[in-house]
Amino acid sequence: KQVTGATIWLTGLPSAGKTTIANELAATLRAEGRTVEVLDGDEIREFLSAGLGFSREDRHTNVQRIGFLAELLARNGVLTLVPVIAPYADSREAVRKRHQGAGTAYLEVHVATPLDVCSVRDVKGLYAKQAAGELKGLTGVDDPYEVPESPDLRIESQNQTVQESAAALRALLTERGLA
Ligand code: GGZ
Repeated sequence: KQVTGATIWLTGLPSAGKTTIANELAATLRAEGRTVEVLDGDEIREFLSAGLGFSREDRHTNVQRIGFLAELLARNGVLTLVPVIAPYADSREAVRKRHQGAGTAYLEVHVATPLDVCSVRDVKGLYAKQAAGELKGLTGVDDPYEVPESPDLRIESQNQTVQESAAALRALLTERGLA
């Protein structure tokens, strides 16, 4: 019998902790023998989405490509974690619909770290660059981030450890019969 795959999309601002939480959960699940893939936005942009920028249209295209790939993997039993900003609600909705149409499990997780915390973390130095006028169109600062209205889970990463955030997500997977 085929194991149940799923796509778990972690949406949120830059430096919210999406990738860190995804990698932590991936390690736990792999240790249990699950097949897990992490589709990181940063990496996908180097190859699958090479040439795309950060306009609304390009971000939408990027998210649809990743959604296509994630659904393909998830349909074939892979637990597919997607730490990608996906700032537009309609882009996220299209990905959800693709999964629904294929009968593939899909969860939306909002990594809801507040902007002031993200901009202090500033893992890649993007907030500093934006403040210095070296970068325009940074999500959450001078580019939109449409907050998910009813995600399957909201993670307040600023109030807990990475392990606690990953465990909360793990608990949701168990509750939904996915892990
Ligand atoms: C947002 C940007 C921008 C702007 C570069 N806005 O943490 P990172 O730095 O290394 O990874 C982020 C990545 C975001 O790509 P996504 O594919 O997740 O975004 S989207 O869903 O909107 O397509 C970030 C970096 O690209 N980056 N410039 N202006 N993030």
